[in-house]
Order: sequence, then C-alpha cells, then structure tokens
Amino acid sequence: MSTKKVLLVYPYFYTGVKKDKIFTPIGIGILSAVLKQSGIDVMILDCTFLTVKEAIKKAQQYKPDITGIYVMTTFVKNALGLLEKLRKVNPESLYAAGGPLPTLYPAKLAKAFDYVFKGEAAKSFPDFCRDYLNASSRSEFTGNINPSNYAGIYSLSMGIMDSPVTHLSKEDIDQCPIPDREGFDHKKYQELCYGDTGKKRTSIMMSYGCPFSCEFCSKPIFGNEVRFRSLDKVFEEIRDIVSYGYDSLWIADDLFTCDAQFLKSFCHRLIKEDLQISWSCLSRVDSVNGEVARLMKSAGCSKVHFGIESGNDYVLKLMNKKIDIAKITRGVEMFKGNGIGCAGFFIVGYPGETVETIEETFDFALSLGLDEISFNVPYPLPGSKLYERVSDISDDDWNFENETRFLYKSEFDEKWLKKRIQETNEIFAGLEKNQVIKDRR
Ligand code: B12
Ligand code: SF4
Repeated sequence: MSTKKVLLVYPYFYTGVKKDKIFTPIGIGILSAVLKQSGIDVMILDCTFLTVKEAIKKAQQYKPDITGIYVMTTFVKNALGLLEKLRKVNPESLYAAGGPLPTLYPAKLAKAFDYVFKGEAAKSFPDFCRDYLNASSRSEFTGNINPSNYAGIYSLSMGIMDSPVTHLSKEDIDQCPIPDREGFDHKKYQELCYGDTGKKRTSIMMSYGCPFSCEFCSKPIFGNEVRFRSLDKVFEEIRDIVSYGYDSLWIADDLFTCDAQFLKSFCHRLIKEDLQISWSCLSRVDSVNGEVARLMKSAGCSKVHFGIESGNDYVLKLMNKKIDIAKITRGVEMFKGNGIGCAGFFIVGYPGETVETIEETFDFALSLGLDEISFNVPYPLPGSKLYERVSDISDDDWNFENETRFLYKSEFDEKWLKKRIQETNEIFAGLEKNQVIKDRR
C-alpha cells in the first residue's frame, strides 16, 4: 500500500447545552501518539465543534486507509450514522471501532465495523494498523491475520474472530508516549470552559482502574485492577498541557485519591515544579485524611468531586457504595475544613428506594455545606450490575444531555422528580447566595 494514513474519530457533536466539562478525548490522543511514533500519518477528527457535513468533508479530503471510531453508550447513534456516511465517501478505508461500548458488545458493533477492539487498545490497535499498512494488499492481510497478535480484536468478516482482552501492565503503560493533543481545537475548548468557570481546564488520567464495584457503574475498559503511571510521564504530560495554554486540570481517574503514597508524591512534585496550575479530582469521601487534604490544598487542589449518591444508608447499601452517611459527613467536613471545595453527585429514584429516601437525599445534599450539587436519575449503563437488575431498558436514544430522563421502566414519576430536583437546586442557589453575603460581612 502506498499511503499510510489513519483517521481517528471522536463522534461527539457539541449541542450548545451548558456544560462545564467538555474535554479532549485522551484515548484518541494516546492512539494517535503511539501511531505517530511508528511513523504512521494520523489525523484526529474531533467532531465536538464541527457539523456532520464538515466532519465528512474533512475525512473525505484526508482519504485514510484506516478509520477508527470511538464509541461509548451515548455516542452509538452518532458513530453508526457517521460510519454509514464515511463508507460512502471513503469506500476503500477499513473501519474499526473501540471504546466502552465495543468492549461490552463486540458482536453488535462488528455487524457494522470491519474490526472491533475491546478494552485497552493502546498496543493492539497501533500494532494492527502498522501490520495492515505494511501488508501488500487488504486480502493478503485479512487472509493471514493472526488474532493472537492483537489483544481484544473481534471481527465477523471472515467467520468469528475473537481474541481475549489483556490489561496493560504498569510497564506497558509507562512505555506509551503521552497523549497527542496536537489535533484538537484548544482555543474552542478553552473558550467554552473559561466562559463557564473562569478556568482553562482539561482532563488527564494518572491511574487506570477502580477496585470498587458500585452497582450502577460500568467500567469495561480498565476494570478493577488499579495501575498508576510513573510521575515522570505524568509531569511530562502536565507540562505539555500547560504549553497549550491550560491552567487547570480535571483529574479524571476513577479513584485518583485511593493511593495516599502516590497522591502525596504527586502533590510534593507539583509544589516543587511550581507549574501554576490548579486542579480538581474525583474522590471517595473516605479515602483521604486531614494531613493529605492539607497537602492537596497546598498543591493547588481547588475542588474534590464525590459520588455521594444518597442520603440513606439502606440505599447506599443497595448501590454497593461501601460508604455511609457518617463517613460522608465526616469526609466533606474534613475537606472543607482544609479549604478544599466539595461537589457532590447524587442519584435519585434508584430502584428499591422510596419517596421518603429520595426526600432524605435532597435534605442531606442541602445540609452538607457543599459548593456544588448535581442530581440525576439512575442510568442502567450497559456493563453495570444495575443494567442486569432493571427491566424494560429503552434501546433508543441515549444521546441526550443534562436531561433527567428514565431510560427504563421506573416505579417513580419522572415529572415529580424533575420538579423536586429543580426545587432543591433553587434552595441550594439561595443558600449559596446567603453564604456569599455572610462571607462579605
Ligand atoms: C473524562 C470522562 C468524561 C468526560 C469527557 C469525555 C472525554 N472527552 O474524555 C465527560 C465529563 C464529559 C464525560 C461525560 C460522560 N461520560 Co464519561 N468518562 C470519562 C472518564 C472518567 C475518563 C475517560 C478517559 O479519558 N479515559 C482514558 C482513556 C485512555 O481511555 P479510553 O478513552 O477508554 O481509551 C482507551 C480504549 O477505550 C480504547 N479506545 C478509545 N478510543 C478508541 C478508538 C478506536 C478506534 C479504538 C480501536 C480503540 C479506542 O483505547 C484507549 C487506550 O487504551 C471515563 C472513565 C474511564 N476510566 O475511562 C468515563 C466514561 C467513559 N464515561 C462514561 C459515561 C457514562 C459518561 C456520561 C454518559 C455520563 C453522564 N451520565 O452524563 C457522559 C456522556 C458524555 C457525552 N457527551 O455523551 C462511562 C461510559 C460507560 C459506557 N458503558 O459507555 C465511563 C466508562 C465512566 C463510567 N464508569 O461510567 N466523561
Ligand atoms: S462509581 Fe466510582 S468508586 Fe464506584 S466503581 Fe465506579 S469508579 Fe469505582
């Protein structure tokens, strides 16, 4: 083959709905970096700020040999719609899918794509691209393909090909180059975020995997085994992020704060390198003590986001959250006492709870002195235990944003929940205003 071009598509189209978290996709960035390292020409087609027409035009002009599309539950319609259009304009290209949904349902996706990659594809997909592009023809490659060379590959094009997923070791992860952020429209990402938060923020991941098993959570890519990246690589990436003009990080790790040793080393190094960057992260209320929280604050941590989920111990047990009201209250007080802002995510209308427990959640959310609260109904994500427990899951459009909408048959009235969420948000906004007035006095 003469050309060696790979197109990586992130099929999310920003709809204008107010959002404070819109980030460049790190997975696409990693694949691009590894491919470029092998001397392959790569174009990232991030659809976030494009129209479908513009995206198709860019792909048509590029004429890739391989087109890889990221698919998660909420993108599946976009991804399949784009695939159909791309096949028309670039019929010669080979089409591959990867990401959470292909990992869970490879057979379903393989009906539309030539190849599907399950799980962490930072090694398998670039290896596959390199071998395909080095082959003398498509038929020569497909006739001789050895699935055991590509962990997690799945295809139906020549009978069923299904190779098991392997998780990358810490060493493999550290050998990966830092994500390639060159192909993204950083100006637009920064404008959007700055307008909402006064910060130019982007996401980063320093560890993969989470050891917990909350019932509503789906983590098909990284699973339960936690692997931390080396701090040298992490800081190489942070310096790269800063060079694009960002001044704030959203640490997207499932559980960044679960290893106190790593967390402390990260904070010490951030203080030492003095990169003038603030950060926020996801955390559990029970994973950090006062000493570490103080260090986090000194290292620029502005806010910690907790999945608090419910104001009732029985419901927390149903969710398999492994936290209780007492721990939540203590955790939030401790972080706030050390000057770190706290945000809480809550789920209301969980199967098995009652109107009383829902009201307890609203009251609890208002009582905690949080800086930010957000409520939603449960989404039975494919891959979660909740998905197996509820029935009548809607197969139609998951592509909605910031909407309170049941995607399965719930015992709770959606309209009532929407109203109660709105009322609680209004009370919260009032509390915040009063706090600002008090602080000014
Ligand atoms: C950051 C993040 C976000 C950010 C931004 C997404 C972004 N642009 O990065 C925000 C906050 C906007 C977000 C929103 C949502 N998210 Co989110 N998000 C994440 C998070 C925490 C990290 C993503 C990440 O950077 N991963 C790191 C990279 C390295 O991994 P990766 O992207 O998976 O890439 C690897 C593989 O998937 C594969 N791969 C990736 N792309 C491709 C492409 C090809 C062609 C191939 C072959 C392979 C491949 O190879 C990569 C390297 O190994 C993940 C959890 C997680 N641990 O991954 C959830 C996660 C992806 N999100 C999830 C969900 C559910 C959502 C929301 C629906 C939440 C909600 N209720 O609103 C929304 C939907 C957004 C939308 N627009 O539709 C789920 C998806 C579950 C599923 N079954 O689909 C996850 C897994 C979290 C969870 N445990 O529930 N999210
Ligand atoms: S919700 Fe958070 S703590 Fe629970 S399993 Fe998922 S990533 Fe882990």
